[in-house]
Amino acid sequence: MVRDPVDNSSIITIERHILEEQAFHPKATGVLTNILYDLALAGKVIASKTSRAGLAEILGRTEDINIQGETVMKLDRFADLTISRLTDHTGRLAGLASEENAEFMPIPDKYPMGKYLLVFDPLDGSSNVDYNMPIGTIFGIYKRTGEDGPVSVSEFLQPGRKLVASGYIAYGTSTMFVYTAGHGVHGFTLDPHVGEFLLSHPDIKIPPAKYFSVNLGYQLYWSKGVQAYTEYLQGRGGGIKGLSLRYIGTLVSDFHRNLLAGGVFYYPADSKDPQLPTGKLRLLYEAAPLAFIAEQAGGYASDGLGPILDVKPSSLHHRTPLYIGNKDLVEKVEEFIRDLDSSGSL
Ligand code: AHM
Repeated sequence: MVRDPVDNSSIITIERHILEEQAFHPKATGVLTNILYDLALAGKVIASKTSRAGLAEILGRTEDINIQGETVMKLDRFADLTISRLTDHTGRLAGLASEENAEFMPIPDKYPMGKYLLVFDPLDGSSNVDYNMPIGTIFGIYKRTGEDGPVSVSEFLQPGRKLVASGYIAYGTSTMFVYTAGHGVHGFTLDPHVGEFLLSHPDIKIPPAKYFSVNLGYQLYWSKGVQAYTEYLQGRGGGIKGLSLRYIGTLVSDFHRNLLAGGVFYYPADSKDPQLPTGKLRLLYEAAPLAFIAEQAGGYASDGLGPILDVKPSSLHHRTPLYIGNKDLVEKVEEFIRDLDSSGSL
């Protein structure tokens, strides 16, 4: 059969895909669908800026120090504002919480309130911006727990199990939007000529592990269990054939590669910074949204003791150890920690 050269029926745009996904939820009102569109649009806007970052003289630092005590890069500020401005006025959200800000952002009085809460890391891996390395955006969407009225901070402190949808946008050699709404994980690649995200990776399932990804520079500061686990991944002791090491230092990129190629990423608790005894990554903005993706792709995410998705944040900026990727490998670290680290300490 000769294919019709202008037959576009096999091209699935993100819009069409998300709409079809809505059919899984007979009572859906379309609001969640629209939030996902809004985020895809934000991804396009941020991607256009990241690819012109040098030209636009946006590289460099602002004077501000964010809640994490880090210098805020200009691109972080841009990504943060892009996401909040594209989502705060639509009547779909009741509030937003960003890794860049100490407090959550209620919906301004002049706009209608919705029933969803958005949590996001606007520009993950921002320390890589100056070196032309990949960066990303991570998001999670919860339903608010209160009915009406002003949102309180406690409404944001929900365990990842309550996520309605989550995803990330990877700004790499191409821009990809990957999300789950609880029916598998789907990946879209931005066609810069068409200006649209097109379905390129339907129903992603994590294949057998090829890589492990960790900042080995901190090995000295890890617990016995984590050190032994690392040797296990390297094939010492013969438990498995050693895996290859890949580490970019941008969680989205390291996670994305391992999701597609198979592997485990971890950022353990360590003793290098007494201020951060539970590791660096944030539960609400980073660990939980990616944990939902991992589980939907047949993988698993743990804090070393149990599922990340079961941990209730104690504050907006709660930090956690994170082990994420192939289920068997993540379960293995729980075993090492249980056996070798007294009281299974984090
Ligand atoms: P950021 O939010 O300041 O970008 O920090 C988060 C990043 C993650 O993307 C990455 O996995 C980790 O920090 C890398 O940390 P390190 O440089 O300590 O290995």
